[in-house]
Formats: sequence, C-alpha cells, structure tokens
Amino acid sequence: MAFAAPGEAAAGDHNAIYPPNGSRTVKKWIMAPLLAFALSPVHAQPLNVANWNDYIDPAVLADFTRETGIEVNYRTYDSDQEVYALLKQGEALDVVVPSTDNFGKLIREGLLRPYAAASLPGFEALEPLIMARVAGHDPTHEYGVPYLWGSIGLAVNVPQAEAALGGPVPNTWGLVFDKALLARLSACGVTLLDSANDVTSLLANYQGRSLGTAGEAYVSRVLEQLGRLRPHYRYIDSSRYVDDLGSGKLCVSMAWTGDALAAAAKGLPVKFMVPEEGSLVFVDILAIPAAAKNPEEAQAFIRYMLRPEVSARIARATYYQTPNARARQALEAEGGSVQAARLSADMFGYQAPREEVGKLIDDFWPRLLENRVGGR
Ligand code: N2P
Repeated sequence: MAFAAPGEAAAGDHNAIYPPNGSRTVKKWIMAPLLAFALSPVHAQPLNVANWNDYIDPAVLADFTRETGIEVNYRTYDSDQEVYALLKQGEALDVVVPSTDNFGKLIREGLLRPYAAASLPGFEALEPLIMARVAGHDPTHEYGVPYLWGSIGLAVNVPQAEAALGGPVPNTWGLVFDKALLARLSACGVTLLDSANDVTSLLANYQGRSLGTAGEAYVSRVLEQLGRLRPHYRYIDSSRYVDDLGSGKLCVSMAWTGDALAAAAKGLPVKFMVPEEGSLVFVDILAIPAAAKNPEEAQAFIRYMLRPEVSARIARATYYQTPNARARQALEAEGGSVQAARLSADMFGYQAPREEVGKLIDDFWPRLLENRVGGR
C-alpha cells in the first residue's frame, strides 16, 4: 500500500538484532520471544475471521497475532448474501463484518451472539452519526461496533466511456440506470455492485423516491425495471470490476468508494465520481456469530480493531472511512494522504427497507444475478 504505517521501519531494523557489541542484546534477542510467549496465552485454535474483499491492512492482522498469540484464519467474501449463507450453513466463523441491513437481519434470525459491545474500551470514540445508523438495528449496542464506512459512486474509465458516448461523461446515475445512456455504453462494459439493497435504493433515489418508505408495489416495479436493464450489464459483481476497469475491459461500474480510490491511487485509469443525484453511505459492523467457537478471542480481536491507531491504519490502507473520531482526527492531521470524508447528516439519508420489502428484494436478487429475469 502507498503509505507505510508508523513504526514499520523500527520493526524491520535488523541492526537491533545483530549489534556489534553484544551479549546483552543477544540475550534480549533470545529473551524477547520467550517473554512474549510467556505473556500471551497459547491459543490452540485459530480465530476464523470473514470480512469483505480488500477491506484490511494485512499487517494489522500480523500485529494482532504478535501481540496476543491468537492466529487469525482470514477469509473474504463479496456480498451480504454470501456471509448470510455461510452463517446459515453453520460455517465455523468467529468474527463477521455484515453491512448494517444484513446485521439487523442476522440479529433477528438469532445468528449473532451479543457481546455487550457498548462496554468495550474505545466505544465512546465512535462517531455519533454512525452510531445512530447502527442503533437502528441494535438499539442498545449488544451485538456490534462499526468497522469502516464508505459510499457508493461510479468508477469510470474516462477515455473508453467518452469514446462510447461521443463526448464528455455526464455525472449521473443515468449512466447505469437510464436505458438510452446504458444502451450506448453497454458495448464497452457496464457493471453493477452485487449489493441488493444498495442498488435498489440508488435506483429508487434516481427516480426521486426513498427505499425506506417505499411499499411493495413500487419496489416490485423497481425490480422489474432492473430486470429489463439486466441484458445491458456485463455482470453484477463487487470484486472483479476494479481490475477490469483498469485494463479497459469495462467503462463504467457502480463502485465502492475505497476500491475505486485505491485503484486511482495505484495509477489505474479509473475516475471515481459521486453522481449529482446523490448517493448513500454504508456502514459495516464487527459481529460475533452465535455459533462462534472462540467468542473470547473474537472480542479481543474487536477490541484491537477499536484502537484508534489500528482503525486509522486500516482506513489508510483501504481508502475507506473510519468510524472512530480519534482515528479520523489523526488522519485529518496528516493532511491530504487520505480522503477523510467529512461526516454530515445529509449523507445518512439511506433507510433500510421495511421487512416485507427487504424480503422481496432478497427473493428477486439471485434471479437477477443469474440473469433469469428481464428482456421484456
Ligand atoms: C469492498 C468493501 C465494501 C464493503 N472492498 C461494503 N459493505
């Protein structure tokens, strides 16, 4: 990643291990690991953590293991449906990171374990606006603390999109939702995120409506519309699109902020824009599955993630936003290196769909993914 974490240079300083004069330091070299071993309990089983793709600084995991002695078995997923299915199947997971809507559903279905999240050290530093969103699903903060948040926009390979449109690229959700624009772009490759509530909400917003207050009849029409647009999308997926945009296989993708900003920072020809109709903010939550085999270690992991310096490192590496006010202040003080979005209440207009509307979307979504709808 582009920015080295503070302290990395010291950890890699080999002179500290092989000094010119020294039995004292040699002893330290032998003793230090022994001491660390004696201090940290031995954990027979690794901690199974499942998180979104490209959503961590791997060095943070290594440091957690070094400090606690807890090995982490880390796997990734690309969608809420995927993590929901893993939990339903009884997969042995100790920490998962659902988005807020999915978090609410997992609590309702008894798939998460309460861990008195509000009593963890560092909880008080979490941003009130983010906590208000989380409280909509977990009012007394028993089941989770926020991990990262971000937004959704359009990632565009500008030369390709301009060529397809024969002129400048307008900054509108119409690029992925308007049939006429989409028809002109589809040959160069347009994709959507595999994120059912977000896509449905953004299309409703594009039509001047809100998913939170929408009824079943309206949402059915929105879903039918997505079905009709489906043939114009190259695919619906949340991890492949950044590389494909970079290599020119696509020209417009609905994108998570961090993934697109990280690609642009790497020098890929990807421009991220938030369309003029506005967007939504998502928040992802650190939660412990009801069936977790290592709930104590899972809590230790979550406590570690709540440390401001750890949260700042993750935000720096992933280009997503920290929910931790202390971490945000530290990032802002560094200046320019990170897109530290300013929190404002109007970013939080998104409301989860009512339960029956949520079910409608959940039932429809797999058919859209498999392209079993549309064409009418
Ligand atoms: C993708 C992470 C996005 C999380 N890198 C969306 N909830």
